[in-house]
Amino acid sequence: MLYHILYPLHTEISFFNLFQYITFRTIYASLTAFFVCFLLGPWVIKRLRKMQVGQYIRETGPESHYDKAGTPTMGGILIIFSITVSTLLWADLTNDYIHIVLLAAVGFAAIGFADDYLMLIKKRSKGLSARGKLLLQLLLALLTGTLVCLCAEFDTKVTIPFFKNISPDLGIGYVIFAAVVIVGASNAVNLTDGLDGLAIGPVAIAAVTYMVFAYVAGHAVIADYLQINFVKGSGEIAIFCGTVAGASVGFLWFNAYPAQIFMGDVGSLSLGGILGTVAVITKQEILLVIVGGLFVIETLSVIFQVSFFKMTNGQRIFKMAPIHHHFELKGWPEPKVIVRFWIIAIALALISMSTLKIR
Ligand code: 57M
Repeated sequence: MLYHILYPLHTEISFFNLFQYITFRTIYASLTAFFVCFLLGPWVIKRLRKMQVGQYIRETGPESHYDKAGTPTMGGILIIFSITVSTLLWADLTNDYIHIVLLAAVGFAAIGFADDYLMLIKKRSKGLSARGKLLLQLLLALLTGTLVCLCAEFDTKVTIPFFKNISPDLGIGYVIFAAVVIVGASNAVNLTDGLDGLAIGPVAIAAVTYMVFAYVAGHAVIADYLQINFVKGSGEIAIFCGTVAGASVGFLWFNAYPAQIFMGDVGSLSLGGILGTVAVITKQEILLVIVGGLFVIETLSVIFQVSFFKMTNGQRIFKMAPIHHHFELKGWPEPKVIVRFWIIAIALALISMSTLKIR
């Protein structure tokens, strides 16, 4: 909004010329999202406590989690609100990619909200059925993938990291590929969100990484120099990624150990869906496996654990899955697990950035 109101005034007030620059708007969009989260956080925590929107802790979990019972959850509402407000303030609202990524953010948040609401209101219930939740995610992801493919000049080639000369064109199949990426990311972040700050930290790291990818993909000269796909208009997604990073750090202020609030499925499903959608728009889809490598590791630990459990009639690979619980049960204090996983996430983000040159 500010871009549309203030930039045209730059002929009278030269300072407003700054609003044409994506870098300028990304910085202030990040700061706006951070401060919205940071300033509203205490009020949201108080409101959730008053409404008794507290986390139910399953008995099957690690004993160290029992004292977390009642922690306010569904804090994802605050995260998505901060992202949306800041994006509406700082992004170019005529940009189709901004419309699509906001649709994904709010749509996945709605699915997560329904799950949290059913679980919290019905207590001890599982919320939405796993099948129902997956179907809703798939439908939204297929819609998102279709809208992205309908954007002008968007090509349906898949970028293979490290191999600049291999980019298979999936045609209409790209919609299904995009949906798999988006739904996979949504559920991977959801599974990871099992310790204080464990998911939101790597989400912020991934958002900063895709901020860079969106900026270079949307810059014709840089994209040509780096020989990556030029995605006209994707530069505005850098601003959106800035709001995701800002809101994530703002939420981390309260979700840091010992957490005063959890994000709930409303946050985890949405943030994962956002990362998947941004990965598709910036044509760095498969690279999400590296950028979001921590989420992949967590998900694979569950897949291996459940498969092995079923194949061996009850034996386990890990003490408990996802893998963050395994280290907890090995005796690592929760903060140590969290910070070490953040370090892994930062290393993976740096490796993913190197693919801009190693191709
Ligand atoms: C998402 N949710 C956390 C919180 C957060 C198939 C199986 C692997 C599924 C998995 C599962 O249920 N995943 C659901 C993970 C939960 O966090 C809530 O959920 C939201 C995210 N969706 O925002 O509202 C618990 O995580 C802890 N937490 C924190 N700090 C945070 O900032 O401490 C969350 C955020 C919270 C809190 O304790 O209650 C979760 O873990 O459920 N199931 C599991 O992950 C379970 N693992 C398991 O069953 N392993 C089995 C088999 C099936 C793989 C095994 O290893 O044999 C673990 N989780 C629970 N109990 N709750 C262990 C059992």
